[in-house]
Amino acid sequence: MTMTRHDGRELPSSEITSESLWLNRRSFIAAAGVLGAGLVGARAVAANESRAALLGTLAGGPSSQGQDALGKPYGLQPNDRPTPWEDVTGYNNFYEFGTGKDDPKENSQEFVAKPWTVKVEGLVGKPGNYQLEDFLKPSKMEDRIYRMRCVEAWSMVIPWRGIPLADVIKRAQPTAGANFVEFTTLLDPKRMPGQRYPVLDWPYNEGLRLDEALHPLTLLVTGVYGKDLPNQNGAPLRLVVPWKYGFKGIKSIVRIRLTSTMPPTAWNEAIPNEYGFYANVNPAVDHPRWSQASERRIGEFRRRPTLPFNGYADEVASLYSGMDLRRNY
Ligand SMILES: Nc1nc2c(c(=O)[nH]1)N[C@H]1C(S)=C(S)[C@@H](COP(=O)(O)O)O[C@H]1N2
Ligand SMILES: [Mo]
Repeated sequence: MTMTRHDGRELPSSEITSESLWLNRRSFIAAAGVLGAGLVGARAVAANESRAALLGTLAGGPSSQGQDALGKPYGLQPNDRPTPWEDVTGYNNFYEFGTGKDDPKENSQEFVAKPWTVKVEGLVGKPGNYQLEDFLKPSKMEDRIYRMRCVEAWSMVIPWRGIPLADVIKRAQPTAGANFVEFTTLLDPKRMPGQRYPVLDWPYNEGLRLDEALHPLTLLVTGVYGKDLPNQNGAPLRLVVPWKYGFKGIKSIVRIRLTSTMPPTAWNEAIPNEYGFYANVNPAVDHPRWSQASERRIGEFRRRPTLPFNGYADEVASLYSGMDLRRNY
Protein backbone atom coordinates (compact mmCIF):
# COMPACT_ATOMS: atom_id res chain seq x y z
CA MET A 1 0.00 0.00 0.00
CA THR A 2 1.16 3.51 -0.68
CA MET A 3 -0.17 6.79 0.58
CA THR A 4 0.04 10.23 -0.93
CA ARG A 5 1.13 12.88 1.51
CA HIS A 6 -0.47 16.30 1.32
CA ASP A 7 2.59 17.64 -0.50
CA GLY A 8 1.99 15.02 -3.20
CA ARG A 9 4.81 12.68 -2.29
CA GLU A 10 4.02 8.99 -2.42
CA LEU A 11 4.82 7.27 0.82
CA PRO A 12 5.56 3.56 0.96
CA SER A 13 3.64 1.75 3.67
CA SER A 14 6.76 1.55 5.81
CA GLU A 15 6.59 5.31 6.18
CA ILE A 16 2.93 5.57 6.97
CA THR A 17 2.58 6.46 10.60
CA SER A 18 0.38 4.00 12.37
CA GLU A 19 -2.20 5.33 14.75
CA SER A 20 -0.43 3.98 17.82
CA LEU A 21 2.96 5.34 16.80
CA TRP A 22 1.42 8.67 15.97
CA LEU A 23 -0.23 8.87 19.36
CA ASN A 24 2.91 7.86 21.21
CA ARG A 25 5.03 10.30 19.29
CA ARG A 26 2.81 13.05 20.56
CA SER A 27 2.94 11.62 24.08
CA PHE A 28 -0.71 10.89 24.22
CA ILE A 29 -2.24 8.25 26.34
CA ALA A 30 -0.89 4.88 25.26
CA ALA A 31 -2.97 3.67 22.38
CA ALA A 32 -3.74 0.44 24.21
CA GLY A 33 -6.24 2.15 26.44
CA VAL A 34 -7.84 3.80 23.47
CA LEU A 35 -8.35 0.78 21.28
CA GLY A 36 -10.80 -2.00 21.86
CA ALA A 37 -13.67 0.40 22.13
CA GLY A 38 -16.45 -1.08 20.11
CA LEU A 39 -19.24 0.70 18.37
CA VAL A 40 -22.69 0.54 19.80
CA GLY A 41 -25.83 1.25 17.90
CA ALA A 42 -24.49 1.83 14.42
CA ARG A 43 -27.51 1.51 12.18
CA ALA A 44 -27.60 1.28 8.42
CA VAL A 45 -30.45 3.06 6.72
CA ALA A 46 -31.19 2.19 3.10
CA ALA A 47 -30.45 5.17 0.89
CA ASN A 48 -33.89 5.05 -0.66
CA GLU A 49 -35.97 5.20 2.50
CA SER A 50 -38.48 8.00 2.53
CA ARG A 51 -37.12 11.46 3.08
CA ALA A 52 -39.04 11.85 6.32
CA ALA A 53 -37.63 8.66 7.75
CA LEU A 54 -34.16 9.63 6.66
CA LEU A 55 -34.42 13.05 8.18
CA GLY A 56 -35.57 11.44 11.37
CA THR A 57 -32.27 9.60 11.61
CA LEU A 58 -30.20 12.73 11.88
CA ALA A 59 -30.10 13.20 15.57
CA GLY A 60 -26.78 14.40 15.36
CA GLY A 61 -21.51 15.35 16.26
CA PRO A 62 -14.09 17.78 22.79
CA SER A 63 -9.34 19.46 25.05
CA SER A 64 -5.11 18.04 25.15
CA GLN A 65 -1.81 19.35 25.70
CA GLY A 66 -1.63 21.01 22.31
CA GLN A 67 -0.97 24.63 21.53
CA ASP A 68 -3.59 26.46 19.56
CA ALA A 69 -3.18 29.31 17.16
CA LEU A 70 -3.97 31.69 20.03
CA GLY A 71 -0.65 30.62 21.50
CA LYS A 72 -2.07 29.14 24.69
CA PRO A 73 -2.99 25.57 25.51
CA TYR A 74 -6.63 24.87 24.83
CA GLY A 75 -6.09 21.47 26.18
CA LEU A 76 -8.19 18.40 26.03
CA GLN A 77 -9.88 17.64 29.30
CA PRO A 78 -7.94 15.05 31.30
CA ASN A 79 -10.57 12.45 30.42
CA ASP A 80 -10.51 13.11 26.66
CA ARG A 81 -8.76 10.41 24.66
CA PRO A 82 -8.33 10.52 20.91
CA THR A 83 -11.00 8.35 19.33
CA PRO A 84 -9.51 5.32 17.54
CA TRP A 85 -8.86 5.57 13.80
CA GLU A 86 -11.33 2.77 13.13
CA ASP A 87 -14.16 4.80 14.67
CA VAL A 88 -13.13 8.16 13.21
CA THR A 89 -13.06 6.63 9.74
CA GLY A 90 -15.76 4.00 10.13
CA TYR A 91 -18.64 5.74 11.93
CA ASN A 92 -19.51 8.75 9.79
CA ASN A 93 -22.19 11.12 8.62
CA PHE A 94 -21.80 11.89 4.93
CA TYR A 95 -25.20 11.60 3.29
CA GLU A 96 -23.72 11.95 -0.21
CA PHE A 97 -22.65 8.33 0.32
CA GLY A 98 -25.68 7.08 2.23
CA THR A 99 -27.29 7.78 5.55
CA GLY A 100 -26.13 4.82 7.63
CA LYS A 101 -23.09 5.34 9.84
CA ASP A 102 -21.14 2.70 7.93
CA ASP A 103 -22.36 3.78 4.48
CA PRO A 104 -19.82 6.57 3.88
CA LYS A 105 -16.83 4.27 4.26
CA GLU A 106 -18.44 1.49 2.28
CA ASN A 107 -19.73 3.62 -0.59
CA SER A 108 -16.92 6.17 -1.01
CA GLN A 109 -14.05 3.80 -1.77
CA GLU A 110 -14.15 4.52 -5.49
CA PHE A 111 -14.43 8.28 -5.09
CA VAL A 112 -11.36 10.02 -6.51
CA ALA A 113 -10.64 13.37 -4.87
CA LYS A 114 -7.83 14.29 -7.24
CA PRO A 115 -7.50 16.59 -9.11
CA TRP A 116 -9.64 18.99 -7.09
CA THR A 117 -10.38 22.66 -7.61
CA VAL A 118 -11.68 25.18 -5.09
CA LYS A 119 -13.38 28.41 -6.10
CA VAL A 120 -13.12 31.49 -3.88
CA GLU A 121 -15.60 34.13 -4.95
CA GLY A 122 -18.20 36.67 -3.97
CA LEU A 123 -17.37 39.82 -2.02
CA VAL A 124 -13.61 39.57 -2.31
CA GLY A 125 -10.94 41.64 -3.98
CA LYS A 126 -9.06 38.54 -5.13
CA PRO A 127 -11.40 35.81 -6.37
CA GLY A 128 -9.81 32.65 -7.72
CA ASN A 129 -10.26 29.13 -8.98
CA TYR A 130 -7.44 27.09 -7.50
CA GLN A 131 -5.98 23.66 -7.83
CA LEU A 132 -6.10 22.30 -4.28
CA GLU A 133 -2.29 22.12 -4.07
CA ASP A 134 -1.96 25.81 -4.97
CA PHE A 135 -4.79 26.70 -2.62
CA LEU A 136 -2.99 25.07 0.32
CA LYS A 137 0.59 25.95 -0.53
CA PRO A 138 0.85 29.41 1.10
CA SER A 139 -0.32 28.12 4.49
CA LYS A 140 1.40 26.14 7.19
CA MET A 141 -0.25 22.80 8.00
CA GLU A 142 -1.25 22.50 11.64
CA ASP A 143 -2.24 19.53 13.77
CA ARG A 144 -5.11 20.17 16.15
CA ILE A 145 -6.95 17.72 18.38
CA TYR A 146 -10.55 18.78 18.73
CA ARG A 147 -13.63 17.36 20.34
CA MET A 148 -16.40 16.85 17.80
CA ARG A 149 -19.99 16.85 19.05
CA CYS A 150 -22.62 15.68 16.60
CA VAL A 151 -26.10 17.13 17.05
CA GLU A 152 -27.21 13.47 17.41
CA ALA A 153 -25.62 13.52 20.91
CA TRP A 154 -22.55 11.42 20.20
CA SER A 155 -19.00 12.73 20.20
CA MET A 156 -15.41 11.91 19.30
CA VAL A 157 -11.94 13.39 19.84
CA ILE A 158 -10.19 13.77 16.49
CA PRO A 159 -6.62 14.74 15.57
CA TRP A 160 -7.12 16.87 12.49
CA ARG A 161 -4.56 18.35 10.13
CA GLY A 162 -5.33 21.51 8.19
CA ILE A 163 -4.90 25.22 7.71
CA PRO A 164 -6.67 28.10 9.43
CA LEU A 165 -9.67 29.16 7.36
CA ALA A 166 -8.65 32.73 8.23
CA ASP A 167 -5.57 32.38 5.97
CA VAL A 168 -7.74 31.69 2.98
CA ILE A 169 -10.24 34.45 3.74
CA LYS A 170 -7.57 37.08 4.35
CA ARG A 171 -5.77 36.15 1.16
CA ALA A 172 -9.01 36.66 -0.76
CA GLN A 173 -9.32 40.19 0.68
CA PRO A 174 -12.97 40.51 1.77
CA THR A 175 -14.59 43.74 0.61
CA ALA A 176 -16.53 46.12 2.88
CA GLY A 177 -19.92 44.43 2.50
CA ALA A 178 -18.74 40.89 3.31
CA ASN A 179 -20.46 39.56 6.46
CA PHE A 180 -20.77 35.79 5.90
CA VAL A 181 -18.96 32.89 4.26
CA GLU A 182 -20.83 30.21 2.32
CA PHE A 183 -19.39 26.75 1.64
CA THR A 184 -20.59 24.26 -0.96
CA THR A 185 -19.94 20.54 -1.37
CA LEU A 186 -19.28 18.95 -4.76
CA LEU A 187 -22.45 18.15 -6.73
CA ASP A 188 -21.84 14.99 -8.75
CA PRO A 189 -24.40 12.19 -8.41
CA LYS A 190 -22.25 9.95 -10.61
CA ARG A 191 -19.50 10.02 -8.01
CA MET A 192 -21.64 10.61 -4.93
CA PRO A 193 -24.39 7.98 -5.11
CA GLY A 194 -26.36 9.41 -2.17
CA GLN A 195 -27.08 12.49 -4.30
CA ARG A 196 -29.33 10.36 -6.49
CA TYR A 197 -31.85 10.41 -3.63
CA PRO A 198 -33.64 13.54 -2.46
CA VAL A 199 -32.45 13.27 1.13
CA LEU A 200 -31.25 16.87 1.19
CA ASP A 201 -31.41 19.71 -1.30
CA TRP A 202 -28.05 18.96 -2.94
CA PRO A 203 -25.42 20.21 -2.99
CA TYR A 204 -24.90 20.33 0.79
CA ASN A 205 -24.13 23.86 1.82
CA GLU A 206 -23.05 25.55 5.04
CA GLY A 207 -22.16 28.99 6.32
CA LEU A 208 -20.38 30.98 9.00
CA ARG A 209 -20.45 34.58 10.08
CA LEU A 210 -17.25 36.28 8.92
CA ASP A 211 -15.92 36.64 12.49
CA GLU A 212 -16.53 32.93 13.10
CA ALA A 213 -14.74 32.11 9.86
CA LEU A 214 -11.77 34.24 10.92
CA HIS A 215 -11.54 32.69 14.39
CA PRO A 216 -8.22 30.87 14.87
CA LEU A 217 -9.93 27.64 15.98
CA THR A 218 -11.73 27.34 12.62
CA LEU A 219 -9.88 24.95 10.33
CA LEU A 220 -9.99 23.87 6.72
CA VAL A 221 -9.00 20.25 7.14
CA THR A 222 -7.07 18.03 4.71
CA GLY A 223 -6.02 15.22 7.03
CA VAL A 224 -6.69 13.14 10.11
CA TYR A 225 -4.16 11.26 12.27
CA GLY A 226 -1.44 12.77 10.08
CA LYS A 227 -2.76 11.16 6.88
CA ASP A 228 -4.74 12.57 3.99
CA LEU A 229 -8.47 12.64 4.72
CA PRO A 230 -10.18 9.38 3.86
CA ASN A 231 -13.06 9.91 1.43
CA GLN A 232 -15.63 9.18 4.12
CA ASN A 233 -14.28 12.05 6.24
CA GLY A 234 -14.69 14.62 3.47
CA ALA A 235 -11.71 14.31 1.14
CA PRO A 236 -9.91 16.29 0.08
CA LEU A 237 -11.03 19.41 1.97
CA ARG A 238 -13.58 19.91 4.74
CA LEU A 239 -14.47 22.43 7.39
CA VAL A 240 -14.03 21.89 11.16
CA VAL A 241 -15.57 24.33 13.64
CA PRO A 242 -15.07 22.64 17.02
CA TRP A 243 -17.54 24.67 19.10
CA LYS A 244 -20.44 23.94 16.73
CA TYR A 245 -22.42 20.80 16.05
CA GLY A 246 -20.76 18.46 13.59
CA PHE A 247 -23.10 19.22 10.70
CA LYS A 248 -21.44 22.63 10.30
CA GLY A 249 -18.27 20.73 9.25
CA ILE A 250 -19.14 20.53 5.56
CA LYS A 251 -17.18 17.96 3.56
CA SER A 252 -15.62 17.83 0.08
CA ILE A 253 -15.76 21.60 -0.43
CA VAL A 254 -15.56 23.01 -3.96
CA ARG A 255 -16.65 26.61 -3.37
CA ILE A 256 -16.13 29.30 -0.72
CA ARG A 257 -18.16 32.46 -1.26
CA LEU A 258 -18.21 35.69 0.74
CA THR A 259 -21.69 37.19 1.01
CA SER A 260 -23.45 40.14 2.59
CA THR A 261 -26.47 38.17 3.80
CA MET A 262 -26.77 34.94 5.80
CA PRO A 263 -26.34 32.03 3.37
CA PRO A 264 -28.75 29.09 3.24
CA THR A 265 -27.54 25.95 5.00
CA ALA A 266 -28.51 22.38 4.18
CA TRP A 267 -29.96 21.25 7.51
CA ASN A 268 -31.60 24.56 8.28
CA GLU A 269 -33.37 24.44 4.93
CA ALA A 270 -34.44 20.83 5.53
CA ILE A 271 -35.83 21.23 9.08
CA PRO A 272 -35.59 24.88 10.18
CA ASN A 273 -37.13 24.40 13.62
CA GLU A 274 -34.56 21.72 14.51
CA TYR A 275 -31.34 23.00 12.95
CA GLY A 276 -30.37 26.66 13.07
CA PHE A 277 -27.68 28.65 11.34
CA TYR A 278 -25.49 29.08 14.42
CA ALA A 279 -25.62 25.50 15.76
CA ASN A 280 -23.31 26.29 18.67
CA VAL A 281 -23.04 23.30 21.01
CA ASN A 282 -25.38 24.21 23.86
CA PRO A 283 -26.38 21.76 26.62
CA ALA A 284 -29.07 24.23 27.77
CA VAL A 285 -31.03 24.12 24.51
CA ASP A 286 -32.48 20.73 23.73
CA HIS A 287 -33.15 19.47 20.27
CA PRO A 288 -36.95 19.28 19.83
CA ARG A 289 -36.69 15.49 19.82
CA TRP A 290 -33.94 14.77 22.39
CA SER A 291 -31.84 16.29 25.13
CA GLN A 292 -28.53 17.98 24.35
CA ALA A 293 -27.45 17.99 28.02
CA SER A 294 -25.24 14.93 27.65
CA GLU A 295 -23.51 12.88 24.98
CA ARG A 296 -22.14 9.43 24.26
CA ARG A 297 -18.43 9.52 23.51
CA ILE A 298 -17.91 6.88 20.84
CA GLY A 299 -16.13 3.99 22.52
CA GLU A 300 -17.44 4.77 25.99
CA PHE A 301 -20.48 3.40 27.75
CA ARG A 302 -21.43 6.01 30.31
CA ARG A 303 -22.76 9.30 28.95
CA ARG A 304 -20.84 12.44 29.78
CA PRO A 305 -22.13 15.99 30.19
CA THR A 306 -22.05 18.21 27.13
CA LEU A 307 -20.06 21.41 27.64
CA PRO A 308 -21.18 24.89 26.52
CA PHE A 309 -19.57 25.64 23.16
CA ASN A 310 -18.28 22.06 23.33
CA GLY A 311 -15.68 23.15 25.89
CA TYR A 312 -14.33 26.07 23.86
CA ALA A 313 -16.29 28.82 25.65
CA ASP A 314 -13.14 30.66 26.78
CA GLU A 315 -12.10 31.04 23.17
CA VAL A 316 -15.41 31.77 21.46
CA ALA A 317 -18.18 32.87 23.86
CA SER A 318 -17.32 36.54 23.25
CA LEU A 319 -18.35 36.14 19.59
CA TYR A 320 -21.93 35.89 20.80
CA SER A 321 -22.10 38.48 23.57
CA GLY A 322 -25.47 40.21 23.54
CA MET A 323 -27.09 37.46 21.47
CA ASP A 324 -30.00 35.33 22.67
CA LEU A 325 -28.57 31.85 22.11
CA ARG A 326 -31.97 30.22 22.60
CA ARG A 327 -33.40 32.13 19.69
CA ASN A 328 -30.20 31.95 17.62
CA TYR A 329 -29.85 28.18 17.92
N1 LIG B 1 -21.29 17.36 2.59
C1 LIG B 1 -21.58 16.87 3.79
N2 LIG B 1 -20.88 17.30 4.86
C2 LIG B 1 -21.18 16.81 6.10
C3 LIG B 1 -22.24 15.87 6.30
C4 LIG B 1 -22.94 15.43 5.14
O1 LIG B 1 -23.85 14.60 5.21
N3 LIG B 1 -22.58 15.94 3.92
N4 LIG B 1 -22.53 15.42 7.57
C5 LIG B 1 -22.16 16.31 8.69
C6 LIG B 1 -22.35 15.73 10.01
S1 LIG B 1 -23.94 15.59 10.55
C7 LIG B 1 -21.31 15.41 10.82
S2 LIG B 1 -21.55 14.89 12.43
C8 LIG B 1 -19.92 15.46 10.32
C9 LIG B 1 -19.27 14.09 10.50
O2 LIG B 1 -17.90 14.15 10.18
P1 LIG B 1 -17.03 12.81 10.28
O3 LIG B 1 -17.77 11.75 9.56
O4 LIG B 1 -15.70 13.13 9.64
O5 LIG B 1 -16.89 12.49 11.75
O6 LIG B 1 -19.84 15.81 8.95
C10 LIG B 1 -20.72 16.83 8.54
N5 LIG B 1 -20.43 17.24 7.17
MO1 LIG C 1 -23.81 15.39 12.86
